[in-house]
Amino acid sequence: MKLLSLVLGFSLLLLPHLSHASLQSLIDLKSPFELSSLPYPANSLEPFIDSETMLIHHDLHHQGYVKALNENLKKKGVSMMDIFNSASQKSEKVRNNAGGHWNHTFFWDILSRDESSNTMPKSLEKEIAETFGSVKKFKTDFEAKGKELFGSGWVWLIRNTKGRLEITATPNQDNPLMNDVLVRGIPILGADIWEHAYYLKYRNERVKYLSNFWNVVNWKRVNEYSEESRDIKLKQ
Ligand code: MN3
Repeated sequence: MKLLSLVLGFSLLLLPHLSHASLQSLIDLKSPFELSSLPYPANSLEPFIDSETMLIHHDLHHQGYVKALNENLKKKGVSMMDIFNSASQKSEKVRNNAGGHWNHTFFWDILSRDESSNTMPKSLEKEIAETFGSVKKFKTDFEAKGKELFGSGWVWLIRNTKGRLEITATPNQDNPLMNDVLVRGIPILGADIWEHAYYLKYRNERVKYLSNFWNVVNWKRVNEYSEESRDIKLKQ
């Protein structure tokens, strides 16, 4: 496994960096799609998310979604949002792998162990407290949503189509941008609830993984996304 980590770690150096990540730029990503490198070293979320999990998750799982998406989509210049706006008419392979690519690109970006990013900005704190009762209640509700999700999927904090913050979950690699999900909205925070995201370290303890997840949330970025999400409109 040490050798695998070394090989994967080296391959990271060769990948393009996703610069100036804004929500809009993630939504506008166009085919053929590329895997960007992690925005931080794979070991930087330790001890909450271990290095080996990060390397396998990014270099194998995420890369797999990108490869399969390009193989199944074939067309050039198709944006993520084009796919999500007609997700209900897409093949399972395109839908799942497009979701897989977008969700992971988004996920790497809202994680950090940088102390200045781990503190929730006041404006976001205020809106979360007003919406959910308190930040503590929000976290409890978010964790509960992850706990009750049967099988693999994602838990999200979104700005819904009414402009309000809301917690929602999607199965598989679906996300709230897709045209046929139960609750649509703009993701501003997401937690990967697939076993590959936590099994090496947490085994079957999904709840423990989720309660530790708060230690690595890049609230500064989530706050930027929260502000930006007010101006992004989903096509009906
Ligand atoms: Mn994953």
